This record gives sequence, structure tokens and C-alpha cells, in this order.
Amino acid sequence: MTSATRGNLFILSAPSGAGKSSLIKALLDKHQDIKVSVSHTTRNPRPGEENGVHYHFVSVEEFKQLIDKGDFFEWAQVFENYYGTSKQAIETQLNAGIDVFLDIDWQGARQVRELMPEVKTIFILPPSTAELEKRLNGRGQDSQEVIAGRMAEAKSESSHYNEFDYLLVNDDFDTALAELEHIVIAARLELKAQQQRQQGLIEDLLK
Ligand SMILES: Nc1nc2c(ncn2[C@@H]2O[C@H](COP(=O)(O)OP(=O)(O)O)[C@@H](O)[C@H]2O)c(=O)[nH]1
Ligand SMILES: [Mg+2]
Repeated sequence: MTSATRGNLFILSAPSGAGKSSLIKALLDKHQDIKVSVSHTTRNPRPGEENGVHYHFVSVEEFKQLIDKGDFFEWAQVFENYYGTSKQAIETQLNAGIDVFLDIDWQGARQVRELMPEVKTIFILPPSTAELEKRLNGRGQDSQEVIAGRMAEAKSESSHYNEFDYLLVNDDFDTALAELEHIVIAARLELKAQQQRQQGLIEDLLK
């Protein structure tokens, strides 16, 4: 058996309300050979969120210990809470040839770009301010103030769109999903990876 070609690392960032979680979920459902890294966070689980599945939920104290131990590949404070990607979570999978997605913010993306310049980074925009407001409105139970706060956070995250390699607009979900898949497929076809994967064929054709 030949050693596996190393997997590609992707970052998906977006303001809350752009539909990032749904896109990642659909991508993973369709492609069993893609994984998303499970981050650590100090925020409280929301209803339906499971520890170890959506996030590893930890206390601020535990999070700081992990920082001190050097366990994080990247970490950031995102608005009120801490979030981080553990090194171990991604290295094993990349080495096994698995493509890994990080659902992280622009601050994390900056750190990963420094450490792994070959990372492919993707930013998702919502189709309009009106649609974003509709999506952030939730069930319409939140106050105008809460919604205005979410809109301000979304604007602040969106202002970093130009630091990314790819820019998607999530207007039609299926279109955005197909675009995301194309990015993954194009990355798999890059020369360096293909030279390794197709080594036997290339040697045979050129001998
Ligand atoms: N830097 C960094 N950001 C993260 C990490 N995990 C999640 N985030 C980001 O933190 C933000 C808040 O995530 P979350 O609490 O799930 O709320 P959401 O806005 O509903 O997705 C999003 O922009 C996530 O991409 C991480 O490990 N590192
Ligand atoms: Mg999320």
C-alpha cells in the first residue's frame, strides 16, 4: 500500500446567519471522506448541542490550561467566549489523507494561515442585509436590541471577507453547496497531490 496523500485543510468562516453550519452539515452528509474539526469552547451548550459532537464544552479554567499546555493549533476570543482548535484533532486526520474543515472565525483563520500557508480559506456572505436580519431574527422572540447586537457582530465578522481565498454568497443553498464542493474537488486535483496519487500512472506513461 502506498502512503496516503495528505488531506487538505479548509477554513470556512462567515458571519452568524450566513448559513455556514447548514452548509458544512450538508457537505459532510454528502461526502463521508470529509471531516469537520470539533472545537473547544467556553460558551454554554444550546439546546440540542452535544458535548464532543458540536463542541467540547469546557470551563474558562480548563480552556486556559489547554492554552498553557500548547494543545491548541489556534484559539481566539470571539465576542464573549473562547474558542479553539486542538492540534491533535486535525493532524491525525490530515495525515490519514482526510480533508478537514475548520469552522472558525477570522482571527483563527489568520493564525492558521501563518502556520499552514497551503490552507484553503472560504468566506460566506448572506445574500442581503434584509435576509441576514430575517435569519438573525430567529423565532422573532428576541428584542430589537439583541437583534441589533447580532447584526453588529455579523458586520464586524464580514469586514474580514477580503482576507480569504474564496468568497461564496449563500443565496440559493444548493448552489452554495455545489460551489463549496467544487472548491474541495479542485483542491484534490492540484498538481502536487495528483503527482503523488498518480505516481504509478505518470511513471508508466513517461518511461
Ligand atoms: N477561532 C476560532 N473560532 C471558532 C472556533 N470554533 C468556532 N468558532 C467561531 O466562533 C463563532 C461563534 O460560533 P458559535 O458559538 O457556534 O455561534 P454561531 O455564530 O451560531 O456559529 C463562529 O464564527 C465560529 O466559526 C475555533 O475553534 N476557533
Ligand atoms: Mg457555529
